[in-house]
Amino acid sequence: MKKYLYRPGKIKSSEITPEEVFVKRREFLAAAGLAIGATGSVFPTIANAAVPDFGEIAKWPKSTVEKQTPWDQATSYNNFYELGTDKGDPKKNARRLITEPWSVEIDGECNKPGTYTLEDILKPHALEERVYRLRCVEAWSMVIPWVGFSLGDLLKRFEPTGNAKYVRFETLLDKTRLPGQQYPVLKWPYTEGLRMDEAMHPLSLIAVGLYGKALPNQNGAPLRLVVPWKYGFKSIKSIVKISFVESQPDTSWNLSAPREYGFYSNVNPTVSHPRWSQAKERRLDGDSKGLAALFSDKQETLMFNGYGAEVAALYTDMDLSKNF
Ligand SMILES: Nc1nc2c(c(=O)[nH]1)N[C@H]1C(S)=C(S)[C@@H](COP(=O)(O)O)O[C@H]1N2
Ligand SMILES: [Mo]
Repeated sequence: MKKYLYRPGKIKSSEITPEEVFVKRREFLAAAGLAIGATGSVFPTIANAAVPDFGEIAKWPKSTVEKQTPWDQATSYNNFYELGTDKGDPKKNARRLITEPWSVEIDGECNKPGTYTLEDILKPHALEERVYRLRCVEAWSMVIPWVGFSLGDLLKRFEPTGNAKYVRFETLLDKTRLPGQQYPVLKWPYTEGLRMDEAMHPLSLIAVGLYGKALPNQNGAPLRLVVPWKYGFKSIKSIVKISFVESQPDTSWNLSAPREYGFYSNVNPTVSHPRWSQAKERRLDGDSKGLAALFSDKQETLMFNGYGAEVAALYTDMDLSKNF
């Protein structure tokens, strides 16, 4: 198994990131020349022509009413390793990711493969605002009003065949637009996957915005996945390829550390990460931020991130401690 230079959550005791990681991150930044002068704009891609006006958006009736993670925090505390490994890097480096033009390649076990422009992809779908919890494997969580539509509605359009058992997703591969890809932090391009029934589940979302605005680059413009009952890393950003496949696809995190990051990665407070418990989480709600927040109060993590009533039936025959 190939080993990569950096893994998040090199966390000694429960959730405090050790010095070692900060040093590695600093080296990474210095090597990439990313830390200097790259303030970036708060909202670099709002002018994306293919993204419809979000004026009239239906509100999803099942949205959580918990306190939302404020815009500033949701767009400045990010994991997007292709734009740097510190939480603040993706925003700083966001302008490097040029998202126009953008297209998505559809291939594999389906009747309508091809290269679709972003406009082709989005046009038929009515957008909806859905407020979801998203729980990161690093034990923090957010509540975000996403703008998007069901992934299943998109996938159906390509007429998957009976051989399509899984769906594989791929992020843009481009060392200029995603400069973090100059370093072997993970196996690039970032890839993720879902079992077909997970992908078709009505909660699985293609997000194109948050807070009524087009996705900022640091949040995965122009389109990304949001799978709210799974750890955040399953919610792959800046997707350029979707493949219908017969067997379980490789994923970047699983390749990087298979004992730590399983294919399923359902949020599960009873199954610890090998290096820390997953029983509790720190909610990013604007009251605290960054390092200070490491010491703020924790709340209980819910099975399937609180979406068990909807998704538990997908896993009835599985041992979730083995299929983590
Ligand atoms: N391509 C890509 N997608 C990614 C990541 C990444 O590094 N690269 N990080 C993942 C992780 S670990 C999390 S927690 C979420 C964070 O999404 P957010 O920054 O919009 O909150 O994005 C996920 N999608
Ligand atoms: Mo994450």
